[in-house]
Amino acid sequence: MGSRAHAVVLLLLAVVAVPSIALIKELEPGQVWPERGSVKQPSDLIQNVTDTTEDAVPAESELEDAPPEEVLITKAADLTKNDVQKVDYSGAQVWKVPTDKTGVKNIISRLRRRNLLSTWGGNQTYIDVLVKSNAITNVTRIMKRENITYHVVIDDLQKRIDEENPPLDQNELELQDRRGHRMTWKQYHRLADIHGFMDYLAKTYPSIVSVQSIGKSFEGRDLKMLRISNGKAGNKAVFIDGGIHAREWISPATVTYFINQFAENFDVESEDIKNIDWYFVPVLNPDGYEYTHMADRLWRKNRKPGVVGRACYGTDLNRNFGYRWGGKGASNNPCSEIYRGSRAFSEPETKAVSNFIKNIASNFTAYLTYHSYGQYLLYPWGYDNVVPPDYEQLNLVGNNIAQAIQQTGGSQYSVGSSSGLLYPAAGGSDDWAKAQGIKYTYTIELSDTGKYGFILPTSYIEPVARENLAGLRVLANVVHKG
Ligand code: 0X9
Ligand code: ZN
Repeated sequence: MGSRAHAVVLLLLAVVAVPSIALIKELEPGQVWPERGSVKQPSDLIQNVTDTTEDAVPAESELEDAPPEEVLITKAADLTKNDVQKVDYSGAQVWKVPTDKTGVKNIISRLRRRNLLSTWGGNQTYIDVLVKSNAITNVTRIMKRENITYHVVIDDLQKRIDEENPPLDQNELELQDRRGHRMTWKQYHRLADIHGFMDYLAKTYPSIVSVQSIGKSFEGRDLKMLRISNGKAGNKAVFIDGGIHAREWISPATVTYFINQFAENFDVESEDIKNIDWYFVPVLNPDGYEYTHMADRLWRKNRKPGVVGRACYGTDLNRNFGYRWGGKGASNNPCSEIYRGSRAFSEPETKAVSNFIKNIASNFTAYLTYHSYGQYLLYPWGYDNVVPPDYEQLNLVGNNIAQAIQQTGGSQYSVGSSSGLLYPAAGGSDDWAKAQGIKYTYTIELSDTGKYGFILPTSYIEPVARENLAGLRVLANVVHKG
């Protein structure tokens, strides 16, 4: 891997034309919500998990402070070529750093600003950081000097990436050809396989399944949405998306698993499932998703270029939604991993979701957005340490979902508000959906808890999707009966 690629490793770190019906109410922005009571309160950590002082404070001067343009970056069109130079993570490590000791968060933030490490995940008590190979000696020395404990979770990231998504064996390939689509839950698939699968279901089950594009990504890919409905008037509706963050591959895999289960078995499905109108967008960030397959496995954002004249690409779609946009835990620096975009809904992918949900005459009762990793069921608000008036219900339903997940597959999911359990981060899709009046709004951070992180082996796909299907059934019951 060349030094430029190393530099990249350092730096990168959601149509139905029906008029809107007043089923969706806007909550009052600026309203002061009640104290949260039993819900876990955040500590002082917060922004440091995905943030640095630089990222957290959206001062205009940040733009001047943006990292230099040492960068790449492989452009959209390059993905069609065979000679795309992939970002190489050989020797890069992932460390788990407990953050209970005073000062640790600040030191991590400083190291991040110096591009010596980037943040993977974390909560109130620890941060997972990615340390690139040529920074390991330096960062180790600093950690020793500062008396900061950590342990190495992944000692050669590229090796894990190479082993993550092996090709299907011959039997599977033959099966694929007979099935009429290429989708499996034994592998992480390219966008064409996912979209081909959605089209196949619409063609095979036209009385219940339809597919439409709710818009185009920045690079012109379809934002495909699949609807499953028995067509009964008065059904409640549930919107589910996946793949907002490009590198979280378990998310589109899980959402397509739900689609497959409901579409292929609709006649024998429960009354709850059959009497809900389901809207699925499994890959809300198709440009980023393809980019993770072709160029950089750890890309998070979309692929729209930042400020003209700068080499940094991508907006964090989960900082670009229009409720309390630009607040805590979002950056105005286009080079940041949590770049909020130039304005609320500046990105075609987020705008498409907003247009669709606002314009469709459906009674959306739940909005679920699947991410990874950490095993969390998160309800609003995400923008700050406050909760909506109905948080006790959200917490109760969340706990029931978590219980179903655990009883089915054994995985433990923590339930709480996203600002309380993780960190404040404004501009998330969940906050926007809740602010539209969609009652049961959750961000679900899928497996695992950090052993593999984003690079979750394919053997995890079926168990993770299966236990989460059990969780979704609990939600469906609440939505249908509630
Ligand atoms: O930071 C995020 O966007 C989500 N975590 S992830 O590791 N998948 O990136 C959590 C978002 C929670 N919701 C809000 N903060 N609104
Ligand atoms: Zn995510």
